[in-house]
Amino acid sequence: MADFLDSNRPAKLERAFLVGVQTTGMAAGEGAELLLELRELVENLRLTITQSVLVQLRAPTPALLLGSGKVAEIVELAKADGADVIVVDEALSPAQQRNWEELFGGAVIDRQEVILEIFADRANTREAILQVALARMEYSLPRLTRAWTHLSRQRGRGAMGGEGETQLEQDRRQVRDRITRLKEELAAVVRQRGVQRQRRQRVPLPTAAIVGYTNAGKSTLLNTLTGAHVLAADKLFATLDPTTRQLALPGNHRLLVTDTVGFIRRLPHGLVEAFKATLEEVVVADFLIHVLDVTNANVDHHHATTLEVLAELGAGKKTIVTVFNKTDAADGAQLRRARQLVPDGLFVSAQTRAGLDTLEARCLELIARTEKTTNLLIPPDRYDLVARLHAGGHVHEQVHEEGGIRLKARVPEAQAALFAPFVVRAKRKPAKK
Ligand SMILES: Nc1nc2c(ncn2[C@@H]2O[C@H](COP(=O)(O)OP(=O)(O)OP(=O)(O)O)[C@@H](O)[C@H]2O)c(=O)[nH]1
Ligand SMILES: [Mg+2]
Repeated sequence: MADFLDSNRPAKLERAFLVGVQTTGMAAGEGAELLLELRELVENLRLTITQSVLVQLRAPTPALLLGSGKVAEIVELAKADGADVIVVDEALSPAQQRNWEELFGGAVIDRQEVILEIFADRANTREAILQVALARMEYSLPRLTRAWTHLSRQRGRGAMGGEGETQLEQDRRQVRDRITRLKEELAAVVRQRGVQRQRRQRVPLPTAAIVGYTNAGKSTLLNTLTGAHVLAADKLFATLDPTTRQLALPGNHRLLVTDTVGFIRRLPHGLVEAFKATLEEVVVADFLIHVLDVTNANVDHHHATTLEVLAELGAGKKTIVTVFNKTDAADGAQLRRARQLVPDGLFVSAQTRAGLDTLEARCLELIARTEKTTNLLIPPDRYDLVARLHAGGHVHEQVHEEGGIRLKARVPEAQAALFAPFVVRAKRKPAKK
């Protein structure tokens, strides 16, 4: 996608200097942990990390976030390292970012921008590209006066370029127009998805969405459960697009399972907004399967982050099956910690299939809750309805009678009205003589 500012490309950014921040509000060690995660994010952009420093922040300053003495020190270190980009883990306001860049004479970005860049790097389908473009535009809008824009190695040409207020105003208008257009296109994607969902579910099947922190093993779980072939890779945000597959369960039950984009701490708000089209699958699901990497030292933060994002999406009240994945690689302490975190969590390995039968059993319980069994007597002129129930795998028992076909079946709630005229009482078993 051609960017709106692609004049003046400087050389590719290659060497990153990382700045972690430990604020007074954080738990001990949290800043260091986040800095490790930032390291992984930056490595996913294939940048070389020259050095990382952790800074204690007591009182944020409006101009630079950190104290000016500290920033001067960092800029000197970064220059000495030959770094061409400084990455700050805390969010920088547009003005703070501009001030840093003036002091450094190069690009300065924050975690949000790193995440946006990774998403941009991974986006392949039209939907993902639109969503990432929208998030980046919204991030850029208040930052058009920056000397540098995005890691996409472009130099801005706003006020710094000396072209004055008019140019800046034009740039802003152009970005706003594009935001409007992108939103319209995404609305069309949402509509299309709704149509597809209806078509796929002529007889609605129960649905579950797999959610969780990036790299937890969501795609691997979908693949193992359903025999799908979604890319599963040891990189952050391998999946941006939702994939839905049917899971056949014992007793002729079926469940549609959707794999979704991973979450991370401090996911840019604009990104969550932009990905609402994709994440709609989460909002409409009957229940959620929350996958956690039990071997990750920060599993508790991952757990909390996912719940926060779900709440932001309006899916905070859904039934959640918590699944601790990668038990094949876990030690006893990790398993105990997980059990404390979510006492009714399930333990599985998507790789070895260990524990997946328990997960399937839990899914069956939840499916049973979403649909209750109904007795129906369907006359011959409406055998199309019988076919529908069969197509959805909703039939438990069936007998031919004089008046038509008698069924014991699960009628999806959305179709209750359609089947209402044919509901009958359960037939009593003939009394034994
Ligand atoms: N040891 C072990 N590794 C696993 C297991 N499940 C997944 N992995 C590995 O974890 C990594 C991430 O797996 P994915 O399935 O891509 O994770 P994801 O949650 O879909 O990640 P994103 O799409 O990036 O959000 C891959 O390298 C998998 O091979 C498991 O049960 N055991
Ligand atoms: Mg994935």
